Amino acid sequence: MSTSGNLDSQQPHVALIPSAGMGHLIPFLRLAASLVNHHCRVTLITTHPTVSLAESRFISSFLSAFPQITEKQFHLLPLDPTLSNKSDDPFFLQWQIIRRSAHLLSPLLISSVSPLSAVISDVTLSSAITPITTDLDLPNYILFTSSARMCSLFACFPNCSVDQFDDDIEIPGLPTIPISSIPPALLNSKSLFATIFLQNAQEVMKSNGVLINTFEALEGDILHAINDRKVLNGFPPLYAIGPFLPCEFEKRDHGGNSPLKWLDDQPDGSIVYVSFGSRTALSREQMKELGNGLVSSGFKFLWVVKDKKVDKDDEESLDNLIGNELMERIQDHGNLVIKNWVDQDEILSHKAVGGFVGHGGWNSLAEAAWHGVRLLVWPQSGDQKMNAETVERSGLGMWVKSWDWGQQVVVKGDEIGEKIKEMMENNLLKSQATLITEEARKAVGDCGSSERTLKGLIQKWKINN
Ligand code: UDP
Ligand code: G50
Repeated sequence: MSTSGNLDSQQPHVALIPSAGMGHLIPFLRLAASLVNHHCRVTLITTHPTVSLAESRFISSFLSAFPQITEKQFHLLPLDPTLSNKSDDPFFLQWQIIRRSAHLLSPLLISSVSPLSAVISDVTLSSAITPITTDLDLPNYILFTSSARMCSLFACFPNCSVDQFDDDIEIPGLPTIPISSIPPALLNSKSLFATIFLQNAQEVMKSNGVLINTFEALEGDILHAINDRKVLNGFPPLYAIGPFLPCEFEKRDHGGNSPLKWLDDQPDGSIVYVSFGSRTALSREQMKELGNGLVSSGFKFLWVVKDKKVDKDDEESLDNLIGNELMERIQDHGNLVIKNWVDQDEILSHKAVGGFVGHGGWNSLAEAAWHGVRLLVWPQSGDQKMNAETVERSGLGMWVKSWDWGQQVVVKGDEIGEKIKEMMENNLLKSQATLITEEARKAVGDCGSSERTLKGLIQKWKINN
């Protein structure tokens, strides 16, 4: 016991600054939980207001589960009217609002109960936060909330002139990035997304390191290429500390309506889980084709339907969304369709789930890797094709390049059904998924690559205390 005082004084204190959207908030909260488990003191900067109810609910249940974590409320500036015509994506607009409010962070970072050892902020905010941490003389780390493959594009982006986008991108030592896989918003250099992305990619060079939710067995070659400075000389060290583990606080009370009850009655490995993440709505037409495709695949499924980008607007009934006739056919076959937020971790960990049809959001893919569930990835936008490529290379899943981006083509139900069948019946994918889950568990186990990397970082923060 006499050493505990010593230990405490060495306890690193880390401030976390997440960005908008569940795909950005969830990895931060999981990282925060992991840092607490590794005996760090954590301050969480929470933005007010949030875009979605899902975000504010998650923050509340997180803070209740971790009373030892200090919350610092970051009240954002109001939306500047000149901004609203720069993007129709409420999450991209919020990134910009947070960035423009960044000067308000200094007092929150100074008035901490104990001095900070490090600040970790979301990559979408990095160029706005780096000047603040530099002024305060605080070590600055970035959490890259996508794949290492996407990170390789991020690293070399300032050196690719937009004209070069007529061609595929060659990165030394890494597989070519086809122009068709580049996030569409980056192809328009004037878009809000491209402007911020470029600024972030330029400024990231000034940070002390980049943390990423991936692991050796999934993206080792890319991680090594970046860390060996093959992609960009001067890119900060990239620390692979994934996969981030889903936590208890994420569990919801479904009021007796949990899909788990339904899953419990299904044979092992028989169910296709279908979800396009927290902020992707398919067109009505595409939704119907997907429903038809799912029925025609011959496999039973659990389909989480999303109608709007932001949950507050997601009010249409399921019958209206997919039509009574299709809904009846779906239910006649004993399938389950839901519209609410689900506990994806609970679903992916259920033994009845054999495959996952998803949009390629990085968190979902990392969760599928963690649980060893094979994938049919159907990229809709952003970094999702880059992520799908990584999944295909690892053998965890497949994707259909001709389906292109969502909203551009309507993929017919028959074709969707065939591909779902192909994914579910592919034994190679199944065995590779089993190998990957084993590797994922090793990575975060006692002597695993991700665990050692995280411990090394924490040690560094202790020394600099
Ligand atoms: N998620 C969930 N339940 C839902 C929808 C999403 O738990 O009903 C979680 C999912 O497990 C993942 C995150 O929300 O952790 C979504 O992030 P991802 O990167 O997959 O996609 P995004 O929503 O950012 O497009
Ligand atoms: C969300 C999204 C589209 C998208 C990405 C998202 C990424 C992540 C990397 O996270 O590619 C990223 C780095 C810097 C930046 C924005 C995003 O400014 O909807 O492509």
